[in-house]
Amino acid sequence: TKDWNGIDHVVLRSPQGASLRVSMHGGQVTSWRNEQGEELLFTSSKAIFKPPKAVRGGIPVCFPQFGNCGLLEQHGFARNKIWTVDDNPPPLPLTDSQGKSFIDLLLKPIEEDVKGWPHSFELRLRVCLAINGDPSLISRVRNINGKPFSFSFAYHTYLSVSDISEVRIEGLETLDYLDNLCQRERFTEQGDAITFESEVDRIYLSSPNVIAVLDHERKRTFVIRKEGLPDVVVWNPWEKKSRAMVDFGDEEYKQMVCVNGALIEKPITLKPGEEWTGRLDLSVVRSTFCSDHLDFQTRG
Ligand code: TA6
Repeated sequence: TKDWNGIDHVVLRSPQGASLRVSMHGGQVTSWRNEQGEELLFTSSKAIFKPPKAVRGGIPVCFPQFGNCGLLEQHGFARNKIWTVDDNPPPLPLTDSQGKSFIDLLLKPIEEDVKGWPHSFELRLRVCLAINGDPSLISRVRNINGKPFSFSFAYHTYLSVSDISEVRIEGLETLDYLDNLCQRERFTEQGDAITFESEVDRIYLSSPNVIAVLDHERKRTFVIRKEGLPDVVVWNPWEKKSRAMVDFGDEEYKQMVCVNGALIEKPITLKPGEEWTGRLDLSVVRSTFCSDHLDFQTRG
């Protein structure tokens, strides 16, 4: 086993030069670069790198709570804790590691957590970078031997886009959503795709496992695949909320969109020995937008 003490982040690289940077603080992916070295995740230029606050950007892990609705701090404590490298992970299906470079991180409860959330859990996160440069994040929550507990979860994914007003999201048409801007009141999406003209903060429910985020200007589409994550949070703070965030530039809302694979509406309850897995796979494809409706179902 390697001596991982004092390591504060790990960089995974693919043979063609793509990379993922994972911070031990929060188990947070803080960078995803393609083979041309282009950064595909958004990080605010005003981000505060000061534990325990999570860095504004990348992919913070929200666990065991999403939002501000429970006993814990907003989005739970996992993103604010120092994780360890798990150099003795229980076996995962080979497909999760075949030919990939990956790192296994582990978060276990420490004293102060027990007060706020007294449960016997282990949260394992395997971050993989495939040979083709596509990242996968596989989280496993296990109830070790305590009383049953329930939790919510989200990969708070900040995607870098060229211009939010040129972005459309496909795959969420006709779904019900909870609108965070109206006390999580329930609505039904009418649009043929989601576009952005003002602040959006919605939790789409029972969503398909493939979502496409089209960046028109850069002629590329993020394809988000997920398993065990029935909901999708879509967030852009727009101008007013951006100005209210100290770790967010006033105009930066134009260069980002959060599309978060999540488990929110129906929290999972684990009995002792039970385990839940939540998996996120990201990729980027060139898209020429020749067709109005991007038929990403064919992406399989
Ligand atoms: O993802 C949507 C959201 O719940 C927004 O309401 C906003 O609060 C965002 O998360 C960021 O939360 P944070 O605690 O990281 O500032």
